[in-house]
Amino acid sequence: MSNSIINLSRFMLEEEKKYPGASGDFTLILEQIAFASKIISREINKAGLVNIIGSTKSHNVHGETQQKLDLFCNEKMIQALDPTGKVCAMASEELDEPIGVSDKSLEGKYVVVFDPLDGSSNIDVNVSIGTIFGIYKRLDDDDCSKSLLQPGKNLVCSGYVIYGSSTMFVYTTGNGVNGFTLDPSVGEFLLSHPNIKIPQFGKIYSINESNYDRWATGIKEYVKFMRNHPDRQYTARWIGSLVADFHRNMLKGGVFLYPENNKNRKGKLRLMYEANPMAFLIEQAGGMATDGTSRILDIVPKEIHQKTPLIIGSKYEVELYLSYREKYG
Ligand code: AHM
Ligand code: MG
Repeated sequence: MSNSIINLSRFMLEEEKKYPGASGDFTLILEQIAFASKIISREINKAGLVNIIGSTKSHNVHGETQQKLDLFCNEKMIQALDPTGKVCAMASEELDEPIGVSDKSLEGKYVVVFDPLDGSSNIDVNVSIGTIFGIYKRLDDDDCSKSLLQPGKNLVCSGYVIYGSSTMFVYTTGNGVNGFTLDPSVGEFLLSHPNIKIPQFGKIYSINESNYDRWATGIKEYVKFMRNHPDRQYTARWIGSLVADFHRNMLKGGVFLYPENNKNRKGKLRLMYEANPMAFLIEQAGGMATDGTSRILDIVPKEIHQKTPLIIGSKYEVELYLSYREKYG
């Protein structure tokens, strides 16, 4: 590629050319996710204005019922993906049951999992939030009911969109991680963070310490050690939006932890559309992701909405966590 500005579409097309047999189906799916994320970004940016401009109470200017933003985002993702005809099933944090599994008319070769708006408790206070997605190939001879329950190591693509001080689209197809920043003046994602690599160690740990009394000894001892690390002055950062905490740590180095506690035995985060996509990204960036015993991407899922403890980030901090759990339980 030349030195000129590279937008997401061009980048994806260049990537597609590396696979001579590629049909373009996959690129179309990604394009559509990016398109949905632009609509979502636009909507989020005016979230605080909803009650000021036009759309009063529960109706918008078109007379439609005003939806909660996370439901709106869910709908935008489905509306973007469904017409492609390339997706035979979709699962979302906002849907009790997957879409498409029982609809035999859907013929696509791929399945998509997503959290349309993660960290949604932060919307009202103008704090960064995100969309997370993962794409799998449909399994051979599957009516689509099994294809959604593949382990993360089968992902062909995952990524997130962060709606922050700017909007960024970050994704991997197993060939490194690349980040694109939305230029609102042209409405395009432009390559701004090529080949992202997480530092092997960092200075940040991100954990909700209000759970301290509910943690196992190994987690308490780990956090105590991080507070008084002999070689580095660690600092704690907790936004409460996985995408934002993850994004910062991937760029700066460090670790994000949502471990199990005696109230939430599996932690809080969902394996299929939160932990797995992020685990694929972090490994591609040179980091690690574990639930405390297993590699996240090796976990064989039993159901779409299952939770998992998630410890994800730089190699040093994740390996240290594993050693503390082994030593102290
Ligand atoms: P959500 O999917 O309902 O938005 O919840 C997931 C979010 C993550 O983004 C974040 O890391 C976590 O919940 C914060 O949890 P807590 O409020 O326990 O700190
Ligand atoms: Mg979520």
